Amino acid sequence: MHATGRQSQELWKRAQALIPGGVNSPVRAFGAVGGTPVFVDSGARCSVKDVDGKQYVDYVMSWGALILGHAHPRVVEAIRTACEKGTSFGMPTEAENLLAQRVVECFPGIDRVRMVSSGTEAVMSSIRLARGFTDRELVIKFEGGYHGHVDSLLASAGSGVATFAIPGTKGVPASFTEKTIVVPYNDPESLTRAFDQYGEKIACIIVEPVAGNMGVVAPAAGFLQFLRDLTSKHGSLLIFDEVITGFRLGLSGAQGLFGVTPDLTVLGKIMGGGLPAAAYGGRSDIMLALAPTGPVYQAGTLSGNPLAMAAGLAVLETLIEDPPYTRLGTLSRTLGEGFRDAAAKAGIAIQQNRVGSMQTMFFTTDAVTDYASAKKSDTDKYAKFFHGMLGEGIHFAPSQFEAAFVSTAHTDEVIDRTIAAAGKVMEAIR
Ligand code: KE4
Repeated sequence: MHATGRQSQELWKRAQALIPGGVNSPVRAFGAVGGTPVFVDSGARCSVKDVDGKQYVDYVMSWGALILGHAHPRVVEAIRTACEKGTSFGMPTEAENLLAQRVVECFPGIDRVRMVSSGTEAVMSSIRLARGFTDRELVIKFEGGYHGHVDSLLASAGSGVATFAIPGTKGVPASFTEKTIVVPYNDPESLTRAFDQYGEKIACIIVEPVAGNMGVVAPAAGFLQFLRDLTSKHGSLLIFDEVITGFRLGLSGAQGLFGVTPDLTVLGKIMGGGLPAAAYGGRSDIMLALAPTGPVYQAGTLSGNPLAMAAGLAVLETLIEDPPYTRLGTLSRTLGEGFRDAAAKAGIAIQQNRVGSMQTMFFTTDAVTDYASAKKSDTDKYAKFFHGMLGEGIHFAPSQFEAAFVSTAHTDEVIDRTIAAAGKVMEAIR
């Protein structure tokens, strides 16, 4: 297990006394891989430097948000300029129009968009909007799908397939998940059963169009179109949670890549340029049901914050001017092929799931097509790989069930170095 430096250890001790688990988001605590986290001092391009001065090539990239890498000059300059004009007004600014315009231009499923401050807030609001617009209460989500810490979606599958969910965490009353149905991802039969039984009461399906939170799992061929047809047939709404895939898989996210247009889209991460901003948008008739034009309430003090708008706009304009997706896909493919060869050479069974520049290497023998198959992974082996790579100065996600992201700041040299390190580590953990 990689031992972090003295400064990180000191800060870790202090953090534990001040912040629950020492972190402001659980996954950062290394609970899934053991050991203690490095404390970051700074980031530049594709690397971060910890408080002890050690450099790490970064494949977390703020959980996918930093598609242009750390401290991109155009983003830094945009934030600096905006900051000098004030940090928040609670009054409309042109920056909100400009970012909204870019989002509407890029996403086929978005005619109007509402800015909020986190993916969780965007998801929570989109669910409320779907229920308010359809006057229905039931929501369908997929096992292994993560949409932020929304009470009604922190739910585990009920006793039987397509039955009502039970709370997935303490603190969520059973009544909050009784209107949620959890079905397996890539399982049309379960969905058909749910709609046969409750179709006219289902407000929406919310789906990660490419799952990132069970590790990367692609939709089976035709699955997204199946969701589109099924929801249209029953008058339910289709919500694509594109917090990860939005601007990651292309300028139009997964809906552009797969050619399936949802009724509502949730965005976050990349569109905030690394600052707290997210959004939900969709068909005008649905979005106009939101206050102040309609009866569904939602609000936020820092929604559309000018610094976050400036950062997001700088990122989106950079992506629009010169879409990097072919390059990002090539870098990711090379990385995946290198891992495949390293694992084969060490005789370690892995399954690799990659869509564009998001990928997961599962330490398992069987194909990973849903949460049940993802969970068969050898998480101990992943932990050993994670720490081995950390020792080589390469920081992957501290969980098997997350994605690895490259950015435009990752170079061929860095990818080659990562592959070489993986070869060494795979030998060591075989
Ligand atoms: P936030 O509330 O964390 O901004 O977004 C929630 C969210 C919504 N939808 C999807 C598809 C997401 O992946 C997320 C958050 N992603 C996790 C990591 N996979 C964020 C990392 C964390 O929780 O610290």
